[in-house]
Amino acid sequence: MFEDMVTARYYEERLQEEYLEGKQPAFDISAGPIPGELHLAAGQEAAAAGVCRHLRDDDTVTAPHRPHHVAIAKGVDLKRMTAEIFGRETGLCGGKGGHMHLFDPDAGFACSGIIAEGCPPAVGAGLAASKRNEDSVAVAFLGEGAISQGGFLESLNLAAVRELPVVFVIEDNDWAISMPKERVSDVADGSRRAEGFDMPGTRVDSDDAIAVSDAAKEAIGRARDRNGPSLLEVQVHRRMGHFMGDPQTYRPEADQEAAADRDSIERLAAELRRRGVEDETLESIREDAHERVDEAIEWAKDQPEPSPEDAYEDVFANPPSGVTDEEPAYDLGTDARAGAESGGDD
Ligand SMILES: Cc1ncc(C[n+]2csc(CCOP(=O)(O)OP(=O)(O)O)c2C)c(N)n1
Ligand SMILES: [Mg+2]
Repeated sequence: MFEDMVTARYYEERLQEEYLEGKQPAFDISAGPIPGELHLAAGQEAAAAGVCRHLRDDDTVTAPHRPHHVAIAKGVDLKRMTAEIFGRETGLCGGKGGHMHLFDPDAGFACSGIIAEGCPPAVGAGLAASKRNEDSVAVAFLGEGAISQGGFLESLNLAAVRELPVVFVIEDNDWAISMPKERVSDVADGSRRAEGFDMPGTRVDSDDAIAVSDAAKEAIGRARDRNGPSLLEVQVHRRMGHFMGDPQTYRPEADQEAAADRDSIERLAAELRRRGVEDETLESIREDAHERVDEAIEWAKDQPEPSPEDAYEDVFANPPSGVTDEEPAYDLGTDARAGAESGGDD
């Protein structure tokens, strides 16, 4: 867990540096080697590390728009993930997905910029495992801002009635962009959503990786033993803005300071020292992690960009006519197209 957590933290520190290149002094979101938004998860590493340590390669994980710590803990290839973030051809999605749309079938990992979007596919993976009689499980990560989304609630329901091997993990960082959680839900403890679906719900009140791991072990074990889904909420802390460049004018300074003061990595390091792990061991884990991250970033920056001629490749499942030379796999029909073009509701 410590290795995953220090890797994720340093990875994002390095991404930050790269991201800011060319974007200042006036923040230009389209400039620099990583154009577009970048959502960092510093302060949330314990949730990912504590959960994913109980997963196997054949288990599925879906994550939201703040995905790097989860991807790293699930074992996504660091080089190909970084190439994707830099928009390079050898990236996980050929450089066309970017940091919110990482997809790695080898590691069983996907994420999406649409909040709570990962819940239905995780239920799908759980359903597939159950129909195939396999003991793999699926885990869907989401933020506390997504706990009233229909996709999440419907997923809880389907997973419950079909007793699917799915664990839903809410990362509660108190904020949904600029919206404090008390303004979007009357339920302070998101794991109580489980009660309405008659499934076990647990909240880990701190970003203590060991406490997360204990709770996750139980939930994942329950899923693997075919005893149905669970909901787990973990209190984490957003050390950064919602996205890079967010001035956080909405956020009280005391809240920012509180998040900065609580460091789950230092907390775990202290516990490991208490249990007899030498400082040198922790330092060498950090050094190795930094080396791997630096190597991945240097490798990614050397990769070619996708060629403009291939811009539409791998983008459409059913390319509209005119976009590629290929015939559409099926025809939507001229009426449907005309309706869409005229703003009709087809
Ligand atoms: C369905 C949907 N609605 C709105 C948005 C815009 N949006 C992006 S992130 C976000 C807030 C998410 O908050 P939370 O789920 O708590 O995750 P966090 O950013 O705190 O990690 C919103 C509303 C979106 N991406 N998808
Ligand atoms: Mg949040």
